[in-house]
Amino acid sequence: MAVRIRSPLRWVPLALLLAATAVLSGCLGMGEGPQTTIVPFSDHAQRIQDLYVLVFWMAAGVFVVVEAALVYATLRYRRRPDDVLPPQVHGNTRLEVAWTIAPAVVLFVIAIPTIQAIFAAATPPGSDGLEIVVTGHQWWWELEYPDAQVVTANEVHIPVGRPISFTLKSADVIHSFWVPRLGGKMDVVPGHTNHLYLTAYQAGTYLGQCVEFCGLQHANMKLRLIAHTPEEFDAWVQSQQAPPSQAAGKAQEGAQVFARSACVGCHTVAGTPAQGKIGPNLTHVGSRTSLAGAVLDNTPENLARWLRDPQEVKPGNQMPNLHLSDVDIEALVAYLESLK
Ligand code: HEC
Ligand SMILES: [Cu+2]
Repeated sequence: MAVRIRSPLRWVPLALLLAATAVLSGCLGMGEGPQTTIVPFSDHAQRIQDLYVLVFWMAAGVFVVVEAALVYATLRYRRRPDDVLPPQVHGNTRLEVAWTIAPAVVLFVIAIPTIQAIFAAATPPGSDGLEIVVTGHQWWWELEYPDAQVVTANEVHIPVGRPISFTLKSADVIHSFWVPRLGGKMDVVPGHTNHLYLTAYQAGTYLGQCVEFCGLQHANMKLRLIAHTPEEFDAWVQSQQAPPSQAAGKAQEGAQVFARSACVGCHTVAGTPAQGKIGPNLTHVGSRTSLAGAVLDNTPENLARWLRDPQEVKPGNQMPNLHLSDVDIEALVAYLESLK
């Protein structure tokens, strides 16, 4: 025989379950996370959010109607002691037509704005658009500004208020480009060019990452998108176009170590014989806030740690341990930090 628990403690498991659901689903502090998808910061993200809100409320309406009917029917028609078998029926044309038309209307109401949003998202900006070519590499992002002739890595600088046209390519396998607060995500496919258009509303730093499993260091293929005011953006472009300042002192020694090491085969520093294309362009690496797929903050300590053994930081990545001496590492750090 089943034992009935009547103590108020019987609600404890339910309360714990609800609390765990809220915590695990990230519902507490909803929308405040650095990678939230429900607080839009671009026109593209706003369009998706509008659809999300529409679908949410329609689903909520359906839920209430269906549950109300269910609860009503359960209580009103529950079995009673003196019940006899009710009349058995088969088919009800009116009901069947109703429950075919009702979902069709719901889908129609969702379909119209959805199709509008799909077309809006696929419309390239006019002549005021800024093109940025994003190339996914295992496991970092290459960023090229064709008009300004600027190449950088892992940090996407854009001006607010201006439509950005991302041209997405891959150097190896399938990746996916996503900056949640600005919308996306868009696959980055070898041998095929994809496009993503958006206009950022608000200056700030937005975190992003690769969202298509692309091998060992997929989780460490992150990026930072920095949205500037138009003036700040122009200043950034100019600083990136300028040749790196002439190295002096310790940095000068580092430049020599760099020039006679394997670095030049994989990395480019504009205005020097180093023109390698396998790793990130280092022309202005000192001006970046992060290193190695935005995994490390760009500090002298982290740079030294990277150079001492890149495989310790990101096991399996394409930069080998070059077994540099401490003296060389110190000089290289001074040189790379000077490349503003
Ligand atoms: C075989 C090619 C190769 C060689 C040789 C090489 N690197 Fe790299 N390097 C890479 C790749 C690939 C990455 C990106 C790794 C990642 O983030 O997954 C990288 C990343 C870096 C970064 C981080 C840049 C950024 O913006 O994230 C620095 C700094 C760097 N290398 C410096 C050097 C120096 C200095 C040398 C020479 C001592 C060197 N590399 C030799 C391929 C190479
Ligand atoms: Cu990936």
